[in-house]
Amino acid sequence: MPRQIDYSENIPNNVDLASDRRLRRALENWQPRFAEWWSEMGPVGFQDKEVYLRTAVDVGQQGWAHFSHVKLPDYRWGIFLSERDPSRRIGFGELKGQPVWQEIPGEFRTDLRRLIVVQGDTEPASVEQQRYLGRTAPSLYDLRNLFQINVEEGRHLWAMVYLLHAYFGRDGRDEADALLERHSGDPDHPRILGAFNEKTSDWLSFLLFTYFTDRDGKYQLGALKESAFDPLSRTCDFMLKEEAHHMFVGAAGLGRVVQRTCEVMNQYDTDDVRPYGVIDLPTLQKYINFHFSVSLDLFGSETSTNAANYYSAGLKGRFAEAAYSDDHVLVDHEESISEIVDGHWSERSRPAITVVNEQLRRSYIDDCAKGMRRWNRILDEYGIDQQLGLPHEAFHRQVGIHRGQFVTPQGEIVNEAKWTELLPRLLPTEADREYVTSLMRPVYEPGHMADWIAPPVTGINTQPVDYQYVRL
Ligand code: BYC
Repeated sequence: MPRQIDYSENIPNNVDLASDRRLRRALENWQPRFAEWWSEMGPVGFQDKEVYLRTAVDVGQQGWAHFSHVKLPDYRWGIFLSERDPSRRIGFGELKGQPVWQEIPGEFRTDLRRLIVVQGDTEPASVEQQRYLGRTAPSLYDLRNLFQINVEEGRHLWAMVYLLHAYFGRDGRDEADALLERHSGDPDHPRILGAFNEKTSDWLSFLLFTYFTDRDGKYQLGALKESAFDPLSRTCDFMLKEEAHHMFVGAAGLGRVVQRTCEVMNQYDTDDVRPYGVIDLPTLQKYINFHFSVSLDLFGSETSTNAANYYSAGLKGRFAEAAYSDDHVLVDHEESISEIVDGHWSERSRPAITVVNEQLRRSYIDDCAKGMRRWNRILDEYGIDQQLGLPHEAFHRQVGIHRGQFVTPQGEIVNEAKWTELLPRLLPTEADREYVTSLMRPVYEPGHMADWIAPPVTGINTQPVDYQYVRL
């Protein structure tokens, strides 16, 4: 398996596509459909502009990417898998210890296809959600980051489409076509998971999406990287490498928003910063509440027989599976989860194998909390005596055991009337969204920033912040 990626091919790859004519032709058939989807559903405008993009050239640890100005449609989307470890064995479930699979055992086809389709569906969905954001970018630096994320989500779609074509025959090809036929928010053909049908129409939402929703991607890909199906594992391993930048955009971006708000709060000695054109802390908190809660839904139900079946079959593990100190089979274990019983919080013991979604969600929540601490440090540095926080995990949930319950961000159980009364203080209102939208005006001069966001500390790939990241 070559680490180096072959760019002389029509479809850049390191899976030796040249030697498999049927597969290559099938993918070459799909390629123009992808191009059509990109032009119809991808970023609006800017398609003829040169953008300073990172392209993968190698899947090894060092120097895996190179940067250059590329027009978006000319980006070289391709198929890159991490190197194969011939000694790799299944790390969990009933088949723990056996060699991993290079082909799919018949009995697991349907479940694996489902997992790959769900993963694949989110990638183009996010590009569709973000397609208008270029019109209101707060700087060229941010505009470039948006497009970097968009092209890489496109590549992650290619990654899943490769698996569907290479391992699932006719069904796989049909699923690959369907990935371009569902669209985010389409009432007749929506994307599969809830969060991917929400609007990402302003940059504050975008930054929170990359912080919270891309981080779900990190945890789901991490869990699929543990898979006994080795090509899926290796695909996810390489996707995770690209994903890190997406979460950086969110974490650093939100930090810049908080910093700018603090500057204005101090300058005018007020919490009421809207007259000065920046985002007030209560609005920021409401946006956090929204994006965190819809992203929690992406982990599925707290107790899930689907997840138990995936785990016992070795199809999908937990994030950093080896770091768990249990037996990685989980049949004789119990795990406690918090539930509301008769209007009160109660700890219930459940078979551990049924709560792996919840375990994954807990790792995710711990990771999300790190960013909050970082943003709160900025508030501290500016001497501002307020803090941002993650809402309670049962707050505003549409999936799982907390669906339909009324739980405040502090974890207090309330009745529906109280909930309705509190809501405008907990989630963004129409007026909040209108205010945030009113701030979204494009700034396309190199090095300049919109008023509501501080400049980044450094540029991309050692370039200065005022570099011409997009040649307009
Ligand atoms: N919305 O047993 P349950 C990313 C369905 S993000 C709508 O609780 P399970 C990215 C579920 O499908 C990562 N439906 O759930 C980020 C099931 O339906 P069926 C994406 C939902 O199966 C940013 C039923 O409810 N990757 O990469 O244990 C930008 C019962 O479900 C939702 C993955 O998700 C929902 N939120 O777990 C770009 C990994 N939740 O089968 C990219 C692959 C559940 O009864 N997917 N349902 O018809 C999975 O591992 C699992 O499908 C889930 C659900 C974790 C999503």
